[in-house]
Amino acid sequence: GAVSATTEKTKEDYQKVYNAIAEGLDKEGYDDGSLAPVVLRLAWHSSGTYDKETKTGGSNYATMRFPAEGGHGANAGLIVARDYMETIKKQFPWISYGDLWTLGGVVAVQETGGPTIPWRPGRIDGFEINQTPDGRLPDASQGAKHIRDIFYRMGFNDRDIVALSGAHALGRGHTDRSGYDGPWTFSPVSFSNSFYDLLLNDAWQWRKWKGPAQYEDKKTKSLMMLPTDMALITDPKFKPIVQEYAKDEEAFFRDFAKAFGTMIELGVPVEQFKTKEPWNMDTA
Ligand code: CCH
Repeated sequence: GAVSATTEKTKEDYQKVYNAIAEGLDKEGYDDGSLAPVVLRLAWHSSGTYDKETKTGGSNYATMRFPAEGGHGANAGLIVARDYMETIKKQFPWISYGDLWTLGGVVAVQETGGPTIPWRPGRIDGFEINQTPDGRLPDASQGAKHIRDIFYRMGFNDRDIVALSGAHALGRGHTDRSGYDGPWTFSPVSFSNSFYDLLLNDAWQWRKWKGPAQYEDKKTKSLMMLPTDMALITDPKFKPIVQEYAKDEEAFFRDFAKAFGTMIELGVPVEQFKTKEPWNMDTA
């Protein structure tokens, strides 16, 4: 009868989606050979619009699908990740976009060697009316006060901010997306605490170029830091946390997993989740 269409999906069903996302991440000739960084950035930008006062934004409705939010300056280039996710959606049409994109973030972290991120399904596809106004995501040209304003609005604290920023171990800036250029680390497809180590222990100088103000490492001139990254060591409250994570990768992994697991649930009413406790998905 009508049973098959409404059968509840199990953890195994979602594990199949996880595996399919993982399988296609390696892409020769694209950036550093993997879609993982841009897929992680999609999960973060789809969640980081949350405002705890109005309880708007967050990952629930996947509103970046719509032209207005998809066109926000901060989301430039994320079409690459959304297009990749569309190929997964074709294989598993029953999954919501919010679940798919946040699961993508989990896959990106775990498959590049990062910690296990708690995740559970339950997000629903929203409508254009659920889109958030432009300006909710951080502006890389600014400093510590701006980062605090943005992340406190989501409900995070200073420790969460520093932990989440360690995601810049992965990926790079693109001149045709944000305008910034280059990777933060020498291993941009491997999740590690090296962002903190380089930020703290390399010598950094302003890059002399026509693009937006960014730092380059004095020694190789091949790495970059954003003004917001540098604020993590010029701010007296952020800096000791950077020092801790530079020394202790385990502490970073633990705190990142918790903060990122929280971030990808922002904006989702708790009664919508299909399980009481988040799951640990198996690394492929
Ligand atoms: Fe980020 N990020 N991010 N970021 N980000 C960029 C790229 C990545 C800021 C600005 C930028 C987080 C926090 C911040 C990733 C994950 C996270 C770029 C370059 C800018 C600019 C985009 C481009 O040109 O393609 C700012 C500002 C903040 C906070 O203040 C957080 C939090 C996360 C995840 C937890 C990842 C991954 C990338 C690499 C994307 C890629 O395509 O390689």
